[in-house]
Amino acid sequence: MTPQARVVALTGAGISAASGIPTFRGKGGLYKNLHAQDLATPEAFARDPATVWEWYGWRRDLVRRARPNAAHRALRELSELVGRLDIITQNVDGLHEQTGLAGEGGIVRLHGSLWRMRCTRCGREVEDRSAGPYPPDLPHCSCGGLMRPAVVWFGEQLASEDLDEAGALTRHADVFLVVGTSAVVYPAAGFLGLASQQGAFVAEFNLEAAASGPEIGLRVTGPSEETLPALVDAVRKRRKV
Ligand code: BJW
Ligand code: ZN
Repeated sequence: MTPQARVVALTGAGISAASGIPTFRGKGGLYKNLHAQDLATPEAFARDPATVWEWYGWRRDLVRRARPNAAHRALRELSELVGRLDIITQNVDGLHEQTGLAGEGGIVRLHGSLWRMRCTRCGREVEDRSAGPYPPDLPHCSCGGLMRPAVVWFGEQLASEDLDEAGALTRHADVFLVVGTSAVVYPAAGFLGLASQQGAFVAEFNLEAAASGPEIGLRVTGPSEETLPALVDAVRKRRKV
């Protein structure tokens, strides 16, 4: 990596696993036998808002107690070593924001925030860090409408400014790190191909080979809380030569 390299990291639930936050798919990914596809949809919320809010209440409790792990910290350290590092995250837990980034890099949150909610009637969006528990009392807006988590569910559009920003970052990346994501959920998964088409070197950091296709230039298999710090060490050593 040259000092001017632009590094972009696309992250998913796996980067927060070591902070005690379960991933969506695979081991521990079920909530009361329900899959993400059964809960993270507007239809599920319309049918049974109490169960969906219960899931979010449970996750809020876990995230409230969670701290960034060595993988989040490694991305921060890498941002100090390279010219510019930006993060495109699918996570709603806010752990990247806690470590922050050095320099001009930013964090694009594609799927919203666990700590915001939006009125289903008037669209008002507010920050909400309350403990709940939900149910029995579901949160309501001052207009009387039912509040929902301000996140992006299946079948919903991502915010166009987030998509545009993530697209621009991806197109300008020299190195594109894909960390802890199964890379099956679009449009996030499409950024790998875009990065590669635009000439970036794409490296996957995952417990297993997740993303498929010729766009993956390097696979680093293992927990990202170990492999990303090892990458930072390697970059640091090279710099000292
Ligand atoms: C470790 C580890 C460790 C574990 N170290 N690794 C094109 C083709 C096909 C379908 C579509 C398409 N375009 C759109 C769609 C439909 C749909 C979609 O993609 N469906 C697929 C499932 C097929 N997409 C959408 O609906 C999106 N909207 C959209 O595109 O609008 C336009 C449109 C609509 C309808 C039709 C067509 C166009 C919206 C997607 C929103 C996803 N929302 C959720 C919930 C967010 C809120 C919340 O968190 O509550 O986002 S679902 C869930 O999946 C969450 C995640 O961000 C997302 C991705 O999951 P992620 O992060 O990859 O986690 P996992 O669990 O899947 O993987 C963890 C990985 O970590 C694993 O690989 C492990 O091995 C690894 N790991 N420990 C390193 N220690
Ligand atoms: Zn309202």
